[in-house]
Amino acid sequence: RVAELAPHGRQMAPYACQRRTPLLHSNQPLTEALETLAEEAGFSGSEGRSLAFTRAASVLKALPGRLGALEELGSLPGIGEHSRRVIQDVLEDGVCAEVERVKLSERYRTMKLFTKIFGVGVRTASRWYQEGLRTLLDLQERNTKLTRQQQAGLRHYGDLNTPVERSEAESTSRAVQEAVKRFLPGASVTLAGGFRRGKPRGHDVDLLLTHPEEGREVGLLSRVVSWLDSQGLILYQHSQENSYGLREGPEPLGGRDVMDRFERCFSIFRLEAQGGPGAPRGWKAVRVDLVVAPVSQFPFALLGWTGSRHFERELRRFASRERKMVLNSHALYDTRQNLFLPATSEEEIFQHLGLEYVPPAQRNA
Ligand code: 8DG
Ligand code: MN
Ligand code: MN
Repeated sequence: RVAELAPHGRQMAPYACQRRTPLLHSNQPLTEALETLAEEAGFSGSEGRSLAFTRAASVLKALPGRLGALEELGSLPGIGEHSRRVIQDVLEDGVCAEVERVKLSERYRTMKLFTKIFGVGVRTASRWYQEGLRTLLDLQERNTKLTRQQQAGLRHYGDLNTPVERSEAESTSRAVQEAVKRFLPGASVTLAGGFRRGKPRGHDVDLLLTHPEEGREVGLLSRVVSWLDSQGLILYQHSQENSYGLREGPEPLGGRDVMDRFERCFSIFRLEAQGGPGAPRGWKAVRVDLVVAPVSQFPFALLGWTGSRHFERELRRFASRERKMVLNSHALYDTRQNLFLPATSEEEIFQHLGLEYVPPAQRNA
């Protein structure tokens, strides 16, 4: 049985970035249960506990087949006592009572409802919950103070929580590509995020812009966004300027967080419906992230924006703990040699890290 779990006689590697994790796997009921607890722990501000459940789920996603018995867990890394109990319950009864309780709890359900609003994080949702708010109607009726972003999120709540289909992501990408061509021929638009990992649908469209000549990309984004806006394609947007390189030396950029310093635009597009004549309405609101990277940073940006979030977190943890390197979406820095390690492709970044290359479709950790 152990041989079955560890193909080629190898033990499962401890870091998710050392494993291949396909989109579809055989342990869905187990990972769903663990990820519910991870989410719930996140809602309570217990980041460490959340990460432990996420790690356990991620290990199961990398198994080549269904976990049949609890004994098989012995050879797997990173599965704690609590996760083990959850797995046991699901294996024996098909469900875990603790998970079912969480899913039914008022707090979990309300937190989920609120954090699904664009612009609402755990802190805000938690405050609203404490103030006694429970529904979207409560937010409106009690005149809760909302940012412009949250107002847009509430206005388009239904659409933004309807999965974006791949065809919609592709037509969004084409619209951006056409706008980019108007202002900077030769610039490229790359679909990153979950779609690049092969997901058939997602919660948004992540697009990376660059130009083969360093520096030419400066100023592109605001022109593209203004033009799309003038065409009536943009329902909401807020942009952020590039703030990388303003300080000397490498920055871990907040450690566990994925936020970077590229020029970017968080937006909601008004996408013409592809449903044809029978469609109930002519358009759909779709969340789009536009990010601009200078070409020298592009491979790092692409790697960073392809995800999954857990895969990224593990890459950075591996880099720092095992290689004494700092990896972010801008660069890779070797603290032993005190130098930046440049790369022209994702493959080169894996090489610098001494990792076997993991293609995007296998980064669904
Ligand atoms: P989904 O949209 O299909 O639900 O999944 P996803 O595409 O994997 O998730 P995402 O929330 O769109 O994030 C895509 C990747 O972008 C993820 O690995 C994190 C990464 N990312 C960065 N920097 C930043 C940042 O500043 N903000 C956000 N939201 N994501 C970032 O590298
Ligand atoms: Mn995405
Ligand atoms: Mn995104």
